Amino acid sequence: MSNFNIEDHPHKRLNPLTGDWILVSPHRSKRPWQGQVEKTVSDERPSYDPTCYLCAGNERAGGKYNPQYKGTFVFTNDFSALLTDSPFGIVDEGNLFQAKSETGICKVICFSDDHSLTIPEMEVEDIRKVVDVWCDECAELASNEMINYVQIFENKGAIMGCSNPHPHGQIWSSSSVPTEPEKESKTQKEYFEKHGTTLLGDYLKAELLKKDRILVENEHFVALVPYWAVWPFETMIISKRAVQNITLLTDAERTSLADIYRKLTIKYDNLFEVSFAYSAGLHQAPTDGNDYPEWHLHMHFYPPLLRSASVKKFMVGYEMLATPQRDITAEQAAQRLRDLSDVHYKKQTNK
Ligand code: H2U
Ligand code: ZN
Repeated sequence: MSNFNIEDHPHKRLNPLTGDWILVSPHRSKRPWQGQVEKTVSDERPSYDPTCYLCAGNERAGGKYNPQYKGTFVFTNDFSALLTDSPFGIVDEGNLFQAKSETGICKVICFSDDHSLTIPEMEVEDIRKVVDVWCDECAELASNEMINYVQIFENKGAIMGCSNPHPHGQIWSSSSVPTEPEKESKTQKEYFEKHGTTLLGDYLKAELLKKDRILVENEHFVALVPYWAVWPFETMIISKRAVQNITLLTDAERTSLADIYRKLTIKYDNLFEVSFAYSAGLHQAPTDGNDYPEWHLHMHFYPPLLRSASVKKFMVGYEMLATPQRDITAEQAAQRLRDLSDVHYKKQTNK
């Protein structure tokens, strides 16, 4: 029997941020890429859609009207999952029946007044305005005693359950730290206590030397396919400086975040020449007033597409019941994304 080779043989990889293992089966995708690129129907949209609940001046589902905004616009979610004034309570009927009340504030952020745009089609200076809104909202929410975690995210594409193509994201903030950041809090703390450096700082240093999984780098951020990626084209944006919280980014770092968000999503759109769907979001330290030197700001991107604009990966069967699994390796995915043009396909002159 030949020696174990991570490029050929089935193996498990550890996600040090969650402590979970994932299964990689590279032998199933050894063949060179042959999947045809199916073009989907054009997603051209008007700059203003009179039926869109996020366009300027239009009525929302709750009966409120959006102002005639330009650029970004933030409002409290009309159907907030968390409420500020819900009563406090605990259910403790032994170990098997536990419940706790939860409070919070949910907001929707329109990234642009232009209904036709998406992040990869926006200019850096306009995405910078989105980053500024994230920072301002985060600072305001963090100053609220009730709020101990601020989750900033973007759901893009109908395939991800996004209700509206108007460029927008959300912020859900809560009185307790949700499950995923809670796991990352624990692993980062353990790492920091042992090594005196942040887990992602050390990881990023090692990745920058290896270069296999790096996609885009600018002065302050790196976009890469993590070693432990589960989704076929899963990526992360990691800050070069170990920043605990988005509000601590410098002026130059905010612009760099806007720049890399754009560059990464251009590569995504260019992969199948389609507006690439994903769920993305920032992970940062809790906002309970404590210091979290172990926390290292980053952004996760979880896109569902696999082989073409219409072939989606399903996390079902073994993955739902046992362990998430992938065929195409993180390195192969990185190579494919890295090789794509930095110019959005709609703006390429030969198209
Ligand atoms: P998506 O980002 O997944 O499409 O969700 C859009 C959010 O917008 C969703 O949480 C809110 C929904 O509650 N919404 C409003 O607040 N007002 C509306 O008029 C419609 C949708
Ligand atoms: Zn719109």
